[in-house]
Amino acid sequence: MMLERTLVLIKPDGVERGLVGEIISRFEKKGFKIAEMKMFKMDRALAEAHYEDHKGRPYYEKLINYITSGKTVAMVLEGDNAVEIVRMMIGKTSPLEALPGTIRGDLALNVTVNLVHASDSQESAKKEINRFFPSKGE
Ligand code: 3AN
Repeated sequence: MMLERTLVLIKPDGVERGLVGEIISRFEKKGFKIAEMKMFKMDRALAEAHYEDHKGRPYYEKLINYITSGKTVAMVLEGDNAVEIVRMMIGKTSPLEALPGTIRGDLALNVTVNLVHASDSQESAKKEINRFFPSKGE
């Protein structure tokens, strides 16, 4: 067991659909502690930094437009093996692979508009926590 921190975003469709409570509740019930949290509208520069690995992909513009289209909730979750367990709880990117019981499997049907983001490794978690909570990172 390793105490870890990971970055989770509830994307604009989650806020718009009124699923913030539902999503946070799942993480709290699992046992994660909310170490940091804020709601804000992502600007283009931050969105481009967050999705830098996707630049040039056919869905890139759609992805940037979507993530900047409304308010996002960002939070840092803390708990044992947070990175891997939170990724398991959000479910796979493809709607055909996101299993029932996961956030995407239960609540989302689209590959781009898919409610949540969570860091995919400890290295990205560090980077993303610093990006969204600049004063709170390492
Ligand atoms: P995840 O969010 O599951 O970590 P990534 O990091 O591969 O997935 O992709 C980031 C975001 O880019 C996804 N959440 C999704 O919104 C979008 N995306 C990824 N792959 C595709 C794709 N093939 N078609 C459309 N959008 C995609």
